[in-house]
Amino acid sequence: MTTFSDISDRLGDLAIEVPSWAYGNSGTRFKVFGTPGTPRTVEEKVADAAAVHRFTGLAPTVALHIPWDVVDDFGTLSAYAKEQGVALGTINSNTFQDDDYKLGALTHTDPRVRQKAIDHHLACIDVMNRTGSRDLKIWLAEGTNYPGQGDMRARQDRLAEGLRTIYDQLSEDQRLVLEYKFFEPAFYHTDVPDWGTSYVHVAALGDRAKVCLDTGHHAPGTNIEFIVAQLLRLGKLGSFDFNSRFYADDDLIVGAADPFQLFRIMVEVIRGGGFGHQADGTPNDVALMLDQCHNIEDKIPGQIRSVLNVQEMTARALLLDTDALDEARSAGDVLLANEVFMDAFYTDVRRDLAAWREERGLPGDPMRAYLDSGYQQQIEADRVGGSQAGWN
Ligand code: LRH
Ligand code: MN
Ligand code: MN
Repeated sequence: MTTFSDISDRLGDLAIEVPSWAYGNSGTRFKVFGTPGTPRTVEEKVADAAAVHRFTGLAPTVALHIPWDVVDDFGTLSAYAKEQGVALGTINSNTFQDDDYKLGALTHTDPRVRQKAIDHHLACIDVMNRTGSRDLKIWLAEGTNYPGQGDMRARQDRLAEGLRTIYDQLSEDQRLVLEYKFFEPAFYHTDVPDWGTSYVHVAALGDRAKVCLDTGHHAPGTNIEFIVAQLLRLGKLGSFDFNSRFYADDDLIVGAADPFQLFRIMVEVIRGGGFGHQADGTPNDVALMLDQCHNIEDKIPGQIRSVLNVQEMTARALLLDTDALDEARSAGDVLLANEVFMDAFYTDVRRDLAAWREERGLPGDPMRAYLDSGYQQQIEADRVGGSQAGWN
């Protein structure tokens, strides 16, 4: 039997990176609702991310998206983040909002467009050098809409070449993580549609290239925890973009649609050695990030709820009695194995987590503490005309 006190130290290893774009206004292609208090500047996004960390102790880093988060001096932004109590994390590139990229960026037939996309990534590496970020995250909106439109195979070759040029510019302590997505904005074929394709590319690049798994980027019914197990087995799971989905790339609060799936994912992360520290103290290299938008709810409490959901499911996953599970599996006892698994999932850890937070000087109920803090009222009064996610 594993008890809460057995896992309390390991829980302290949990760190979740929050995305700057979660704090901006967002919506669907039908309507973007403005939310009072929305940040007007990158600094205000960082300040809001820092608030999430102050109330939860769970979100020490914030990811940036370039060019959404461009500032004059990233060194100054880094120093500002530090003053606020957080650090700048993953740098996300963006080759999906420029007319030149309509038919592809790294895969485009025109060498001028390919070079432009490469140069953008090199500029992102310059940003990383200023911010001290470890990861360059690449998601490519590339593909075709109609059979016959493009030479799918030649596009893979051009992609491999572009990624190689970018990867070679990273320093020894930087990584490239390649995110896949099975559809959208291209609908007939996507150049990096699945973990296998991402794996093929990162395996060819080298040790510091890994796969990024965005939980919203799979067909309904996909067994995501199997992908987690496989990538960890291959040493190629670099990071997660966590969110929840009912239909497609919904980007809703992680753990909201299917907390059991989040639990199953965290079980495999822990099982595969992707959580916490290795025996010699080196941190494991699976980065847990959120990739979410808060379209109808307030953004900061939306983010607080998200990191708490990850913490709750991580605690339950750590509680899994792996000895009992191994025994049941070895004995071929299907129902007992399932029962042991479900016991961990059904364990209500909320009171224990509240006490755990209080022991560490954090509010037992971060959601309530945030609402009572006056921060929301303050930003609503101070900030007028906040910007849409990504569009400053
Ligand atoms: C693409 C994606 C990718 C982008 C982000 C804004 O759907 O998941 O990670 O960078 O959304
Ligand atoms: Mn993503
Ligand atoms: Mn997405």
